Amino acid sequence: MYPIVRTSISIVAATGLLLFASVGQAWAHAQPAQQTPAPDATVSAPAAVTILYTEPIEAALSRLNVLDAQGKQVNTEKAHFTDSDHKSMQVALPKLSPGQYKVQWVAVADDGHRTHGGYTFTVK
Ligand SMILES: [Cu+2]
Repeated sequence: MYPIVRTSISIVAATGLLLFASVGQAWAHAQPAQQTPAPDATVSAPAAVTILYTEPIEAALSRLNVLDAQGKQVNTEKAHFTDSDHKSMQVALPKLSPGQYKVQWVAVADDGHRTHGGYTFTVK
């Protein structure tokens, strides 16, 4: 009787640890820590958009694009990393005319988890 009870307790404890580990991983997804230009900012035409993520991200699977008000992509170059630990992604921009622009990003963290989002800024 006792060995069975002890086994059950071990299984419950192990399951609890696994759940805890999963929650810990969920928090490790890459999220923007700093976005330049900032969301909803009105700025002079920026030379680039830069996003600093909370986690290193995978170059091949991650994206950073800028669209104009008509939804047309304005960056002609692909985004690249500005740091060796692959947390800061930047995309160069041509000279932007005044108007509203949308930043769209996809970030795949080293653990394979994908996050995505977007925001707008205005060029004065
Ligand atoms: Cu993750």
